[in-house]
Amino acid sequence: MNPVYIIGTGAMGCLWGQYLSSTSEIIYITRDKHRPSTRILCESSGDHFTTQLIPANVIDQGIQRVIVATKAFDALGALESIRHRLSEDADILLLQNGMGAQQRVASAFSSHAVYACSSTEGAYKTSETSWIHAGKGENQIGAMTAKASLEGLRSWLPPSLFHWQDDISLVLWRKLLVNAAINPLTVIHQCQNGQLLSIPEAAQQMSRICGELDELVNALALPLPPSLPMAQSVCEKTAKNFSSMYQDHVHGRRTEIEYITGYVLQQCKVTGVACPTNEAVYTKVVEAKS
Ligand code: KPL
Repeated sequence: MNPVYIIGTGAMGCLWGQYLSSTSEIIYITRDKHRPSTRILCESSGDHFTTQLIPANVIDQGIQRVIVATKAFDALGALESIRHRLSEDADILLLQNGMGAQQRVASAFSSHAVYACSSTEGAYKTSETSWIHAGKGENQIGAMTAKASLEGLRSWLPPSLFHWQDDISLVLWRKLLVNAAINPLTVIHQCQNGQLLSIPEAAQQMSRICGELDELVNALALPLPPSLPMAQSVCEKTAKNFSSMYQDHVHGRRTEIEYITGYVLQQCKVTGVACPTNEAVYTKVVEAKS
């Protein structure tokens, strides 16, 4: 059985490693760490598995299956660093938030089978080798290139782990709208997702952001429902969560704002849709100090 390589040892990388460890050998590709035997523990369930961490330049065999669990801004570079090791018919599964990274990888690796996943799983790291599964979610997966197919994916990903989507771009758009309405505001107001509904200024900003998002959706003729009710419902369901952007911000890490609001601004420019509120929150997040 071919091993499944995972790039990125963050929470999502650990979650997929745990999911697949009963059916495949898991090998993590790292920037520089080289450890032949590392135990990854899910603290919330007690589940664990043992894996290897290998730097990209030490891999000496063809890679047939790889999951890219990096931040959006690292995905393409990480894959380029292993391009010479990818088998011609390798499967590449992308787990990035937002939009833009998936399209760039699909165009740079168009002769491979590239898949994108939109996930509602909740997980966070507690140490280098342990993590917590905070909320069981769903994983919607679909094709980004012509070679990607449900049959191909089923050959190594158990069907219980995902829902196949014939049009993954619509699913990615829906998540993008929700993230654009929630994530920047949690950084600006320094709050949990649920609090955005009770802070009057945040609630007004969300409503204006969503008005602009809906105009963009109309201009692009995307068959998607109004974004405000979707975002409000996610705020209610994830009321106690701190968004991924808030967590990146408070820990002094680079945020994915360019791949969320930044992508919205790009699309508004192309379609001529005015988006002053999205522009304002983009600037505030980019300039915010943790
Ligand atoms: O996806 C999320 C994120 O934090 O990035 C939401 C839906 C906002 C949940 O926290």
